Amino acid sequence: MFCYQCQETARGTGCDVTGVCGKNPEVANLQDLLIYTLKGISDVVVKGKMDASTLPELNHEVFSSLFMTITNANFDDWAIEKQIKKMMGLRDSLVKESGLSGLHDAATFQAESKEAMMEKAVKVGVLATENEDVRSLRELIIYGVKGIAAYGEHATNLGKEDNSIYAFVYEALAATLDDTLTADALVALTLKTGEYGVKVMALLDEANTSKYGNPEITQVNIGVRKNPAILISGHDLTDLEQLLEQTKGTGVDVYTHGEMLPAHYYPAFKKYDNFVGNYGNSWWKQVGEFESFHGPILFTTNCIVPPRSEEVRNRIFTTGSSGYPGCLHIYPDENGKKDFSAIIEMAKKLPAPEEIETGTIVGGFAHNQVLALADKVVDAVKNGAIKKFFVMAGCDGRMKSREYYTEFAQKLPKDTVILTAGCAKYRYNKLDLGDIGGIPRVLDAGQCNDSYSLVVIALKLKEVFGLDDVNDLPIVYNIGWYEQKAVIVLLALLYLGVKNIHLGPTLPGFLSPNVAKVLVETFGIAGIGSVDDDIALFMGQ
Ligand code: SF4
Ligand code: SF3
Repeated sequence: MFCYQCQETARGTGCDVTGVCGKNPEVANLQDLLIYTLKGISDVVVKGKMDASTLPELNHEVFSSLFMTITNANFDDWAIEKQIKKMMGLRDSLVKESGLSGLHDAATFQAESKEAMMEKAVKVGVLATENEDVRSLRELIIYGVKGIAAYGEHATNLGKEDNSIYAFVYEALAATLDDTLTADALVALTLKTGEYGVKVMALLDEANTSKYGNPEITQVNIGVRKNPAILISGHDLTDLEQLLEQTKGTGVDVYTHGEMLPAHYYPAFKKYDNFVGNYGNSWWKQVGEFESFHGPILFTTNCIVPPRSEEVRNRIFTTGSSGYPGCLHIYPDENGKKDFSAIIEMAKKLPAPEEIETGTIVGGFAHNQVLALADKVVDAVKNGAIKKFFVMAGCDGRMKSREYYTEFAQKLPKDTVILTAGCAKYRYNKLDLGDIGGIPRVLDAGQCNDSYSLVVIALKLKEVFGLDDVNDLPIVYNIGWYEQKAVIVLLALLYLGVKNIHLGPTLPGFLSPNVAKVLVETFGIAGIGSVDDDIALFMGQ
């Protein structure tokens, strides 16, 4: 195996024995083969000049395949093997239909048995591209595309699709097979990936808000009640909606975990009186927190941490693109309906959650809510009460070096405001950082995809202040990354012209020195330093 797609990759260079995330070589290799099959499919679509709007089943399966390979989404070798077979089948019919010949090996190889798959997989992984700069750019594009697919799948679940996004994903994946493309062409494609990142995040925002209303300022309970309960984790709001509908009146409570916390900000979910609050913290703390939760846990997406005990594993269920060996996976019926009764029945027999925290946290500062407060915010900037905004969106992770973000938030001058989204927020959303004239100093917009909201806010402020360049705003970007959705958020910001983004706690291991140099020189991307030095630097900017 060789995988270097996330921030915690071994030694900062690549997991080659087993994944730091817990992904074993078998799963890693199967994921590589799945990606290779998708590249083959893309080769056929692009060479056959096929119209993505005529390929709905293929579009959905390509997106869910990509999503399955995102860090901490799916550890189930059986599910990935099954998906490879499905994709090879779809690919072969497509090839037949197209009548094309001379296609790339990715579009024609055959591997029926698992043994044959493993044999093929080791030849087509990341390291198959020998030139390290080309490999770096290809992987940067692929990781961005994985992020697009994840957000796209959520939007699709809500009935919103944009065929141009599928078409781009085929174009991008096919390009990663093309040995004639120059590094410059790949850099241009990287920025185009960012353009489609903006598109897909806007689409998902529209899908979420048109169905569930605009997020609004909300106090979320972090304590517990005495009823048995289900914990729902991950990012998919349609799964949450179905779970709330099915638990209504059953005496079973529902709590959010990790990236599902922002669901509380949507008006549509407030009507469920068994929707109690948020339990626990960001993904990597789940090992201990799931023990004390006592009830069943439903993963709708990443981030799964391999459970330590059989007892906890028996309480974990997965759905959508997530999966874990030995955990029951809930499939939708042909109308997308999922039957969660097994989870509800299990919850009824288990004890209520143990309290690990009490009180509330505040959030719901997505674009609509912040723009409703725009006058207040603009006044605060004009009269000097707010000196600077710090966009600290992205992911959290288990590395000790991430303590930087807590300390950074604590040491920031009191006339600054943090704009956050994604699970990065758990590093500082429970600190008492106060407010500025009623505006909390940590404004949580929502999930990682709601970083889009932060962009909308920035663009609005640019307009209000009559500036030509978004970089002239008093906004600093100090972003924490971990998995591939953060990669698409970053590429989206670059596409929108945001400069001088600081990325931590370490720069991606998949950036070759030359590619990193391009990012530094063209976009002013930088890493992080010490908290004191960075604050001095940012406040002086
Ligand atoms: Fe390693 Fe990250 Fe890949 Fe897991 S996802 S194998 S931790 S690089
Ligand atoms: Fe977190 Fe896994 Fe990325 Fe959606 S839950 S932000 S890491």
